[in-house]
Amino acid sequence: MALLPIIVAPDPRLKTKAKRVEHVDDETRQLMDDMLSTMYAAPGIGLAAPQVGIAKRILVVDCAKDGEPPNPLRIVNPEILGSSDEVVIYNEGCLSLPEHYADVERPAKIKLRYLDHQNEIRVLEAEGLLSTCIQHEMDHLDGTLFVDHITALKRNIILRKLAKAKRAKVTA
Ligand code: GNR
Ligand code: NI
Repeated sequence: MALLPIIVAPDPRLKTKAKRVEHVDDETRQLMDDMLSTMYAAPGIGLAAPQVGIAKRILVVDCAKDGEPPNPLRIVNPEILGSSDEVVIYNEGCLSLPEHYADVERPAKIKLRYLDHQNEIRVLEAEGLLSTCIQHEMDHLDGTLFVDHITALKRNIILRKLAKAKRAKVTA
């Protein structure tokens, strides 16, 4: 198990469209295990490969509630087969936008097709926090962050603060 450094915005690697995985092999499985370790350590409920500098369509999530057994999902090449007209708003956070939160509206339910860690095609219907989290992670695969769903004013406030924090780090 290895903990991977999580990239914080602003960073061009968070704005890049990730490439499909041809075949889920041992290297992909190792990456997904390292991503899960990194996600649990952060702690977070999801992590997409671009957040650790890997431009591939790979994500992991675990939306089990406190006290429930862990429920790690390893998802490769996800495709939305359908989404509900009904929407929900969650106050979202992101490990790449640390300490910033905003309300984001998304479809309440999604139907997803993906490859699992055995390279098998799977279909999953998700609702609640899991649905929101998978959509948030899929956005990362297309170079989109939750701040891209809010007003430009709120987005710029958050991104400017993060850019300033980075400059302070370099100078320190
Ligand atoms: O840990 C996370 N929490 C979260 C809360 C609401 C909606 C989405 C998320 S995902 C986030 C981890 C992360 O940045 N994944 O990309
Ligand atoms: Ni995120």
